[in-house]
Amino acid sequence: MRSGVRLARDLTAETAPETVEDSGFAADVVAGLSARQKTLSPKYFYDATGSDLFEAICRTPEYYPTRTETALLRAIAPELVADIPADAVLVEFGSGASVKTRLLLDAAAQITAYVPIDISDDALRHATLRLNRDYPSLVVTPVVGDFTTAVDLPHALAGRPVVGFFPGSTIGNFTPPEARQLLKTMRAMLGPDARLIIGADMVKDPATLVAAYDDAAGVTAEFNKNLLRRINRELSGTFDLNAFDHQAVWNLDFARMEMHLVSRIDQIVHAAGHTFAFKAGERLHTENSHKFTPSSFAALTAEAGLRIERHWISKAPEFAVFLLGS
Ligand code: AVJ
Repeated sequence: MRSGVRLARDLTAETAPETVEDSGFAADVVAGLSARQKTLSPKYFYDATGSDLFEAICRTPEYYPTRTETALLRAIAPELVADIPADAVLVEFGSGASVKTRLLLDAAAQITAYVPIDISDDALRHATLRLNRDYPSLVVTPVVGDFTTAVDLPHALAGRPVVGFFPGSTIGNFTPPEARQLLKTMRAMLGPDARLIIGADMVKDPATLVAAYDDAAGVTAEFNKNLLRRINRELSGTFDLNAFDHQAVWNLDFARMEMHLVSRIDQIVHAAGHTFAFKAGERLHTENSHKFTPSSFAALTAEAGLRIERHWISKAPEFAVFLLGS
């Protein structure tokens, strides 16, 4: 990784933001499709089409997390930012279009720099341009990359108070051991005395959960299958999207929603120079979305050396925002 990070002011159409890591997409696809239980990482959902499809999911009536979290953040923003010191740096993990960020920025004039980290170069580029337009005095320093990898914060921001922001229940995509490791990485990256604001979706009745991941208009199904389209396009894949069904299931034992793509038939698929056989009914596991209770979340953060300073939970369908300190 290069250590000098480009400031947003210099970010124009022909200069790419900092890239932290190559995707490893081909290697991950080959490994994932070769495993006994076929699996792909949900981080690969978010190419330009996938990011658009996720935005469309957020507009479906069934997918409550985004609108619930947004309303909660708007309501609690003054309390949430009350203790943030002057000249603070906001670091966001998986920033996408940086929409929720604005709720914090609007409430906290003391945040004067923003470091959005995202895997989608396009999303980051657009978000940075819009933020520069709407918050002219905010220093925006975008970093393209997988936020699970520790990134050095820009040297120009060293010594300033840091606030991490990880909304959207993205933490739910990680198994508990992975989430614990991720929280430790974030804690190390943000430094001592940092705060960390995390949005997390709560356990609730399975019908509400399943509907949220299997909307009637089929947007989530499209989002799930877009992973196959992306393999076709980028890795010379031969997936027939009509030969797979989208499936969303509540896994009670692990307190998580799971998405799968179920092969309708016995079939052979080529991708990344390899050949993969699917049996009829065989499942390709594409995502876990863990759901939490206040105590399961507290146990997770405690294991990472973080304590919950405060938390807020919306009315049903319950979504929570946690303010953590180290
Ligand atoms: C963006 C990871 C929080 O798990 O709810 C939406 C992604 N998957 N519908 C989630 C998603 C299916 C979403 N996160």
